[in-house]
Amino acid sequence: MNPDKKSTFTSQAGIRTEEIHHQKLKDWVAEIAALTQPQRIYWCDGSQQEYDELCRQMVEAGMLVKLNPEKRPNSFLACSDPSDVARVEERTFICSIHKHDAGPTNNWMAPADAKSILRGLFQGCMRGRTLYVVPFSMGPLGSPISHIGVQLTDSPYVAVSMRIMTRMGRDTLRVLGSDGEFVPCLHSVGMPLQPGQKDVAWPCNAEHKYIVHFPEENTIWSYGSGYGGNALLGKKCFALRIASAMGREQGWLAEHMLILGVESPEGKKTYVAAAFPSACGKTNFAMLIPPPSFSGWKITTVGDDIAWIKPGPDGRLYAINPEAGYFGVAPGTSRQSNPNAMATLHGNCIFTNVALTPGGDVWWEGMTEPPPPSLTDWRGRPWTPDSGTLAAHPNARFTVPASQCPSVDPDWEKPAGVPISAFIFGGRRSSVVPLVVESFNWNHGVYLAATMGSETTAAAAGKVGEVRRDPMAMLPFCGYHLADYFDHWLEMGHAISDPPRIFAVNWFRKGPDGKFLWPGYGENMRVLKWIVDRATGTTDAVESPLGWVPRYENIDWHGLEQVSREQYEHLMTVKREEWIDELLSHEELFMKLYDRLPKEFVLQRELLLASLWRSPQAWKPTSH
Ligand code: O2Y
Ligand code: MN
Repeated sequence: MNPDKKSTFTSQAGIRTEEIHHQKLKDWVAEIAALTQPQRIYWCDGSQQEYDELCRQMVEAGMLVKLNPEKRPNSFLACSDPSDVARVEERTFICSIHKHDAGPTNNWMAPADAKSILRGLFQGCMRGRTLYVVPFSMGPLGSPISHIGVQLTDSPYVAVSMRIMTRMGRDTLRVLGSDGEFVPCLHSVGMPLQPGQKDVAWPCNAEHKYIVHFPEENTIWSYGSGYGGNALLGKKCFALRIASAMGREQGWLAEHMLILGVESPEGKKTYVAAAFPSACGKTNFAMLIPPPSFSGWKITTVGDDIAWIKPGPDGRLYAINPEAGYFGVAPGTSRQSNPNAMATLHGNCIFTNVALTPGGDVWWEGMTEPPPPSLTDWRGRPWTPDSGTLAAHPNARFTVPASQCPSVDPDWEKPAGVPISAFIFGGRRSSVVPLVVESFNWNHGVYLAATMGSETTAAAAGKVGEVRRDPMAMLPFCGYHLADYFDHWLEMGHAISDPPRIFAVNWFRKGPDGKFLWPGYGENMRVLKWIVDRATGTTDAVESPLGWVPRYENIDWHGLEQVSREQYEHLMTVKREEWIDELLSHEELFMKLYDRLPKEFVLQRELLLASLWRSPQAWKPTSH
């Protein structure tokens, strides 16, 4: 059923025409309405009343299931079409005027060609549906680091999700005023309704999907998908792809980074930003709870996924989380792996593609052991532990307000942002890469970040154990040529007087027995403490061929007997032969980007090679 037909919005709901003073915005909405021909246009005001009403309509239409309010108050479950479950990288395009400005790692289409194809698809695509106008701010309203977007969408699921994920509605429109700048974000599920046609629970277009960015116009067009990063355009499309291009023009950074605060027992606060590719425990790290022996230490969460980072007047870099909510992967999240995330999810959530319990709550793989005896799986089928299938889709998600996180930082919405003292870049490597390294200097740090990689796991396509380079965890998210992006990073470090220190971490190194050498989870605090102490100049390090590293004595082992000196040696050994192969494999990435690769990278590689040759074949921190 089309929820619009039973609209019970009161006359106060939605932004009224007389409240809209931005002529360019009004003209654009009229132009898109003429193209897409919706049944109705509704300007979202962002109120709780509006959210409740849209959710009620979607429940009535069978698009959402209301969860048991005693177990999960004000929460809903959406189950997508099985063909629409993740970002579609092969359908994602950077439409710069010149192909070489998109670079070899992005799909490219000429802007005119993309517009011609997309205009054809958008023609009449909202028939029988409501066009929701969603004004949203990425970042706290009024922050000099924030930017505004307006998403036009025919998906009420997207409209309510945008209310969780961004600052959305009337207040944002007020900040926009009569001539403020905004990023136009056009979205349709690509499934018009004929008169009398019954809608489906998850409309999308199985045949045509396009996620298209015009970086020279700061514009996004998305067609055919209702899911996550394809449809919530403030997130990956705006806050990373378009914003990375804006940042290059304007002298700032849009990064795929969490932001966390480390508070010492004396109340000293240090902020770090960290980039990890998927499947490296990014959300868990953002909400880390220190081990019991770190009594008085606290980790606070500013953001879990994206950071916008601008130079401040004091020569430091300041970061905001442009988002207002978390759109996190549910499977694997449990009271053991991430108690803060589980507490955040107590209510006011929209879950997508998780399983439903008979009592009206949600479940996903890894949430409890053993699993419940019976469930309804994400495809609406009865499920038991013997079914031999997954109850939740591996990319099942929760959407929840960040303000509900018990570890949320008191300054997470501070308009000026928080000062960043260290950047951390992580990968998943079972060998070769040590637990932690601090770069010798900014250029060397940018090199470490640009060459970070992860071994493919069973979930990823391709050969298991193959190293995939994912520079700064930005491979699918950089809105321009990756080599120009490296150059921008080099520039940024030199444009400020007090740049953050740069570190590389790898929690996933394995010993000769095939077991992880590092205990992980809360114990990551020990490495984080060394990083913070280095960044604030209060601890020691030893020079390895790859950078500065902690001696065994420099890590706080109090309360942890698991990691012996010998085990630490395994975690930190730098083997020349392995690193020669590693440096050769950096070349593969560099060759792709050769025509624009910063010269500094060639020099950094040479320096690393030279220092490997001057060091013992198997360098260990304990013998120094
Ligand atoms: O699969 C999607 O549509 C979303 S991908 C995503 C969502 C939240 C945070 N990070 C990611 C990512 O792919 O990095
Ligand atoms: Mn992400």
